[in-house]
Amino acid sequence: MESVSTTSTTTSTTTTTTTQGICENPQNNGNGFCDDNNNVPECNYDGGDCCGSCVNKEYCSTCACLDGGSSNSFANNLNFIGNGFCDDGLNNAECQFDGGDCCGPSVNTNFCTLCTCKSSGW
Ligand SMILES: [Ca+2]
Ligand SMILES: [Ca+2]
Repeated sequence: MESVSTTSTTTSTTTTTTTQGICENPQNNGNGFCDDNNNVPECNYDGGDCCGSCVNKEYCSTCACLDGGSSNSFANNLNFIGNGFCDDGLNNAECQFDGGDCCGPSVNTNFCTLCTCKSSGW
């Protein structure tokens, strides 16, 4: 009798899932809203959204400026306040509700998605 020996090889693949080194929501970088989960080096510290004198804190809890204060974000561009275009990221109390750009009879919505009039004082 001939004996047949069968060798089976099992290959196990280990998949490690890590978020380190990955920017999970790059679409939120520099959108004018401080996002804690984007406030990491991989995301360029949320594009600077968490720094400056005019930080929108609606979607963050820590809201810390971690990039050393380099203001490179849309939210910090105070020139956009009261420029006639409604900017969601500037539409908060810290930013004087975008200077009233999101309120009134003729709101320019080219640069906003929410475009909510939040202040009745304008
Ligand atoms: Ca952001
Ligand atoms: Ca504006």
